[in-house]
Amino acid sequence: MSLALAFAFTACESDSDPIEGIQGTLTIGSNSSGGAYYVYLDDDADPALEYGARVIGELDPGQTSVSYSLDTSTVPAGSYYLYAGYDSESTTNMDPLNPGWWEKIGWYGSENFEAPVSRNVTELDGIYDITLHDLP
Ligand SMILES: [Ca+2]
Ligand SMILES: [Ca+2]
Repeated sequence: MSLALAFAFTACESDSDPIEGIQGTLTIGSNSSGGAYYVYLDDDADPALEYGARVIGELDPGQTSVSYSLDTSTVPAGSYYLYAGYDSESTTNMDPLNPGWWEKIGWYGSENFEAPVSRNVTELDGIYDITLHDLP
């Protein structure tokens, strides 16, 4: 009896909230050299100042998209920007804090390289796909 109840409770819990943290697909576009990608959940638009959560990963040459996941378990509730950078030379992950070194950037909720007008991510568990755009 207690085993059956425990199983039912677990099944119910996973049905109601199957996603832990933020995850999604980054569409990088052209990428001849590989490089690094960075994803930030951040309450301002500057990675050099503090951020809520970050993930760093590497791309293979020619790889045009990648799945990412961001652990938000220690991030306080609030509203955030969610953005991703691509740095073509940074296979050693040298400059994640300096968008001046990035070749591309993408923001959840923006159609171009500019930040959305306000912080637009408040649900910290879910699927967020981001398309990156060339920086001018
Ligand atoms: Ca920041
Ligand atoms: Ca660069």
